Amino acid sequence: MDAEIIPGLAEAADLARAARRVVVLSGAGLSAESGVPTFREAQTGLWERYSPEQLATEDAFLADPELVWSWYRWRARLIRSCPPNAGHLAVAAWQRRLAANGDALTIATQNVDDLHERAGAEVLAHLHGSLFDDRCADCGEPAAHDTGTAPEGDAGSAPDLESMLRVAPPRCAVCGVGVLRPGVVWFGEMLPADALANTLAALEQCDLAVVAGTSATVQPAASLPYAALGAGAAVVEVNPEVTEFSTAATVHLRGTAGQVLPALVRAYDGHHGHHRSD
Ligand code: BJW
Ligand code: ZN
Repeated sequence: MDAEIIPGLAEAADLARAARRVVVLSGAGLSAESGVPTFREAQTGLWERYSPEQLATEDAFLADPELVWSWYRWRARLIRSCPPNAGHLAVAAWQRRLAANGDALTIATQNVDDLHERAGAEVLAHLHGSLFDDRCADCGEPAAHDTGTAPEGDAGSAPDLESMLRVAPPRCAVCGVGVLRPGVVWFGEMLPADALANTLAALEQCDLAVVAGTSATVQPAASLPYAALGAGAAVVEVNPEVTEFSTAATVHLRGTAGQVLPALVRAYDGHHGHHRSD
C-alpha cells in the first residue's frame, strides 16, 4: 500500500509536525525490511524455529555454552550482512532535523542489532543489550576483541542446531577464568538499569512517542508506551499487525516501518524546512 493513503497518516503527520521532543521505541519489526528475522512472526520468526528456553536464558548458556554461543555468532554474522532500511534512515534523519532546530529525538530500542547506529542515529538505550557487546559470564568485563565476525560460516541460512558448527566461547582475557557470553538480555535477566531509567525519563519529557515494529509482548519494554501516555504524550504505533498496545495508541498506522516512518519525516520536513542537504 502507498504510505500516503494509510489510514491515520494525516493525524500522525500533524503530531509529527508539532512534536519537539520525540521518543522512538523500536522493536524487531523495524529491522525486518533489512532482512533481520523477527522473533514471533509466523513462519519467519526466530522463536518459530528455535526454542527460547534452549537459547535465550542463562540456564541454557550454562547447560550448553557452545550451542548458545555458536547460535549467537550466526545471528551476529547475519546482521553484519544486513543494511539499514528506509525506516532506520528516516529515524536518523528526523533525529538530525530535530536537533538542528534545538529539539530532540531519543531512541530506545529492544533490538540487539546495530542498524540504528549504522543509519547514522544516536541510540540512548539498548534495552535488551547488543549482539556486539560480548562480556565475561563470570567477571562481567567487556570482551577485549570483536567476536562478531568469527567463526566463518554462511551468514544467510538459519542453521540446524544439531549440525551447526559448534564453537566454544573464548576465554575472558581479564580474569582468565570465565568465558565470554553475548551482551544481550536473556529471559529472567534484568534490563540494564540505566537504559531503562533513561528511557523512562525521556518518555516523561516527550510530546510524541513512536512505537515501531514491536509485538508489545515482552516486559518490561511492553509497558514503556503507557508511560508516554501517562505523561500526556501522544503515541503513534507503526505496525502492519494489531498488537496488545494498538487499542491504547493515539494512532495505529498499519504499515511497515520502511513505508510509514519516511512519510512521517517528510511531513515534519515539509513543515520545518531543510536545515541540511542530507
Ligand atoms: C513490522 C514489520 C515492519 C513485522 N515494520 N513492524 C511468564 C513466564 C516467564 C517470564 C515472564 C512471564 N511473564 C513475564 C515474564 C518476564 C519476561 C517476559 O516478558 N516474558 C513474556 C514473553 C511473557 N521478561 C523478562 O524476562 C525480561 N526481564 C525481566 O522481566 O526482568 C525482571 C525479572 C528478573 C528475574 C525474574 C523475573 C523477572 C527480559 C526480557 C528479555 C527479552 N530478550 C529477547 C532476546 C534478546 C536476545 C536475543 O536477541 O536473542 O529480546 S526476547 C526477544 O523479544 C528479544 C526482543 O527484543 C523481544 C521483543 O520482541 P519484539 O521486538 O517485539 O519482536 P517480535 O518478533 O515479538 O514482534 C515483531 C513485530 O514487528 C510484530 O508485531 C510484527 O507485526 C512487526 N513487524 N514487520 C513494522 N516491516
Ligand atoms: Zn572474566
